[in-house]
Amino acid sequence: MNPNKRFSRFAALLVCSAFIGAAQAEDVSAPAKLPNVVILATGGTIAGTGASTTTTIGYTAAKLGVDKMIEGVPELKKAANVRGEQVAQIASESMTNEVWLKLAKRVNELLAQKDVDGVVITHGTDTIEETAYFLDLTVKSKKPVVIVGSMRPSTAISADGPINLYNAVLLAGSKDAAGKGVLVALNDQINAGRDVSKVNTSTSDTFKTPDLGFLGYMQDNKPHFYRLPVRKHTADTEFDVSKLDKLPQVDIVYGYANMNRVALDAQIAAGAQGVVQAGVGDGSMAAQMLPAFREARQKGVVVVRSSRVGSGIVARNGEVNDDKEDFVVSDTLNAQRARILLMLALTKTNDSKKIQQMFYTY
Ligand code: DAS
Repeated sequence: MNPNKRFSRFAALLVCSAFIGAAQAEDVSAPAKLPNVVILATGGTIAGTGASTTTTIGYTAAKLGVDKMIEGVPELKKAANVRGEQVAQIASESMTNEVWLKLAKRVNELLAQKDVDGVVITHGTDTIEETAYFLDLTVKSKKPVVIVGSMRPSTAISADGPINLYNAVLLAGSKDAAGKGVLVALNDQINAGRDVSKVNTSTSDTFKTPDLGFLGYMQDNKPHFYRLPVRKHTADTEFDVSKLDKLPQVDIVYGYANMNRVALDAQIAAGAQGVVQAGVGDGSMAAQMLPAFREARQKGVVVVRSSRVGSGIVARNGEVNDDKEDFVVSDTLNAQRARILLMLALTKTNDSKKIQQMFYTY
């Protein structure tokens, strides 16, 4: 090759590598690009206000709007580019299927957008575990969805809402949180939406995952994960709520010594398509209740045996012959979560064998 040509090719290479080097240097000096996180507010104590700074019960939940909550934590700007939307403004004991459907549809719309990296949902603590599981089964994305609440109102001394919201936004903006299902983050701990429960009426460490444990910690402005959920969730779900504007009626019958069939009969008469028993022990069914559940099943109502106990497996054919009665068992889902899976299952089938498989899948 002509020496002049070789030189000019070498010179061109030098110039290109100089540009690449400068660009990389620029990247190194440029501030890290912040993730885009949308906060969907639904109410709860995290948006609550009390009469005084020492009012930690007897306050009013669902008072502050989402923009006020964001203004109250200026540090959020260091964690992500955040913007807020008010989906509802309720104390979560009043959560409804309609709000769930609206929330799931909005989360899916947002996460389908390239410029949204994660979603935070601010929520009352009373039914966080139910909303978390409903979204675990209906969000069609691997992007992080983090649900957060607080146990003290924003006006209280040592309010836990601001730090919980800050951590939730960091988590929702973190690539490490992707693909792990819906997460519930309070009190510096990261719980799986499928397994977490509120176990204390009022303390700030109330969210626990009995036996199975939480997934990791929020510490030093970032998540630290140590476990992963193994059941199907979010992007792998078979449930699609995009065209649903209501959910099948499913109710829960609480089990206790000397119980009677009045509540169950009333639920069936009112049109329940499914019923979950929060039974004693491993979902045991009192002798006087078996005929009532059997009649319900014969009317086409899907019966799920769950437990009031709070942890452990409810397995088939324990103290009830589920094969003979054609009942479904909830595996490790407590009654309130079994109700959610059964509602979604009934949007697809009322075949008890297919529904049982869903309880072993999600
Ligand atoms: N009533 C409770 C709720 O809205 C308050 C709270 O703890 O968030 O769930």
